[in-house]
Amino acid sequence: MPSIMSDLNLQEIHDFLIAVAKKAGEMITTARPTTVAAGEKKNSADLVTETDQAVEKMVSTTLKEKYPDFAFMGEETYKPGDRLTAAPTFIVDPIDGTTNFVHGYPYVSISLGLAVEHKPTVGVVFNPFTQTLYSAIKGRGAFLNHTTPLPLRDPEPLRQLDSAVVCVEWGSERTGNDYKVKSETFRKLCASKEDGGAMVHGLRSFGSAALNLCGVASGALDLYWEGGCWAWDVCAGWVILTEAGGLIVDGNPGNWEQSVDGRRYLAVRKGEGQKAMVEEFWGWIQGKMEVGI
Ligand code: LIP
Repeated sequence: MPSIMSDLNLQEIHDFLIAVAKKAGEMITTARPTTVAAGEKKNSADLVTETDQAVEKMVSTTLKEKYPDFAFMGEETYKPGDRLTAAPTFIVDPIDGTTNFVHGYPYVSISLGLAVEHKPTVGVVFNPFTQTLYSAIKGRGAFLNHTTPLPLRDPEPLRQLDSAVVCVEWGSERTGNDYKVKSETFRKLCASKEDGGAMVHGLRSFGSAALNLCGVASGALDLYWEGGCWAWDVCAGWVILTEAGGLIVDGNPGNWEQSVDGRRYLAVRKGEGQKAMVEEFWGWIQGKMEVGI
């Protein structure tokens, strides 16, 4: 029996997603960010704008018209309890980096992914402010602006964390166990060896999970550790990262097979020594995140 995958024209889907991302980009760059009432959002740092909602509406309508049989999961229309199924599913974040969008910090992306049988299969991440496009199809490589293969430079072996740049995000959850695990881990990663730390070269945050994953795919960031974001933040970037030779595993120690909706992630760039780097990083995590369990 043929698999669902062999019936899909992934190149056509990829090209269509790029066209949709460009259209969304025009909406984003010409909009004035207007935040909307908190609604389902958890606190004053969990922002949503009218543009997030309008872009998701445009994206879901356009995709439904062209691919009426595919499922859709989007940040702005997700309802607690919605589950990713094996069906081809578009997984969409209309604006990844909403806080940046509101503040005029130009690291904002549209993240359009397709998962098939739960596996991230096509990914398009587009920053309309810098006109930077990352895209990938499973098994066919990852590219910057259509033609430049990722990573952007020959990957050096991954040595130890004391020579790494690590990407992290505070996220909008500012209390509880996971906030403690994150903040204590950040402190340990940065601290000098005399103070019992890993002494990484530095911590970075783009404020968009999708762009963070593309940063690791590009080879400029060595790792990205996150807990609390969602499938729509990572699905598209996941394909780009793995097609660029990167590895993505659980953000809690021990699980090498994380699912796209697992909500805790550790991504490592292409390079010899990936697995040792994952194990070293897991050893610095101060506790266990509860999100996704
Ligand atoms: C945001 C992310 C960010 C993450 C936040 C949030 P939004 O997405 O991409 O990196 O740390 O928790 O999910 O809300 O801008 O789409």
